[in-house]
Amino acid sequence: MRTSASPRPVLLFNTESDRTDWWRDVLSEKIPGLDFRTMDQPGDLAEIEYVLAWNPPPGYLAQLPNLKAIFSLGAGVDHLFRDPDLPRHVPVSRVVNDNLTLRMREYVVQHVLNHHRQQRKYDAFQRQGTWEELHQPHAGERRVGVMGLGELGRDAAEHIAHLGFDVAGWSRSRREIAHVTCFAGQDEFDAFLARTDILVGLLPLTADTRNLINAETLGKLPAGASFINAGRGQQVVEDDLLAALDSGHLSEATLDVFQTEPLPAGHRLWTHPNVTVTPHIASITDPRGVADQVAENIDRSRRGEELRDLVDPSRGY
Ligand code: NDP
Ligand code: OXD
Repeated sequence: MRTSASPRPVLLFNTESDRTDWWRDVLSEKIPGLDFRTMDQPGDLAEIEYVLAWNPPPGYLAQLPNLKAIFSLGAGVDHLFRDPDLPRHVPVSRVVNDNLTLRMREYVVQHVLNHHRQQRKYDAFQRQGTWEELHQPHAGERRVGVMGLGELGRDAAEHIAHLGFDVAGWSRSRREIAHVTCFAGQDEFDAFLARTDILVGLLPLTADTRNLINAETLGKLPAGASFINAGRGQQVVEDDLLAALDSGHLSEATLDVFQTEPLPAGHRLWTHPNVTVTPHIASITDPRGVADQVAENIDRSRRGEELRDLVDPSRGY
């Protein structure tokens, strides 16, 4: 077993994307001497000090005896914590950067505006050759509610508020955000839902948020409300969501994340007329955004300092 750090930091990269070369190039530019390894050629497992991972096979990380830090390839870490053998003594950091936040802002603003301006109905009118004007409230008359007021949710809520929407947010602990009415905790969830016309999901997946969006919670939204989810698919009981859409209680949904990804062929969400499906692209992790963070964390680790953007394993996010 090695006891001292090798002169070259050894990082194992685990991804489901086909962009490994891009990652290798960008990271190698930022991290001098980086020994970049991949899952198909990891070399001696005892040499691996750092892992940059999306969804490693359960039990794999426990086989790395000299692992010093795990860097999540996403802002979320549920894919790591679902491994029962995740080495608990190794710190886990997650992606936090302006690149990721900006991309999520774009996605949320795009779809809030689409819902608000009833774009789905105008698209259907166009297909039918129908020239019809719908009643259109202005943004100040539309109540948007953002679940999750962390790095991504806070930014999205602020930018929607800048557009003039009546914005509220919901988080575990109390937040204070200018021009956003903040609700906190389970006790205030119902009141938050009751005042929300467009619900936006930007929550991490934890035991508390799994299946949070179900028949009961959807029923607390005003009739005709809509839903945009870019958090995690496992937060939604998809049959309940479909039932709410079928009954018209929910007017539409835009979903980037699903219980099972890729969304299985033949799933009703693919073809429901009031659903927009995107393939988990709301905010992709861009190596140009992550490289500085990984470089800094490797430096910190090698100096024996605490890493930045650490996950609290007791909270699960
Ligand atoms: P953060 O950890 O910064 O923020 C999480 C927020 O959720 C916090 O405000 C937190 O409350 C709140 N929260 C957590 N648990 C609860 C709960 N039980 N009840 C109420 N609020 C809760 O995460 P990010 O903003 O960086 O990312 C959020 C999620 O977005 C990620 O975990 C990931 O799942 C998803 N994501 C999706 C992407 C996509 O492309 N679709 C891309 C990137 C991320 P508090 O403020 O009190 O801590
Ligand atoms: C993430 C994601 O967590 O891409 O960053 O979903």
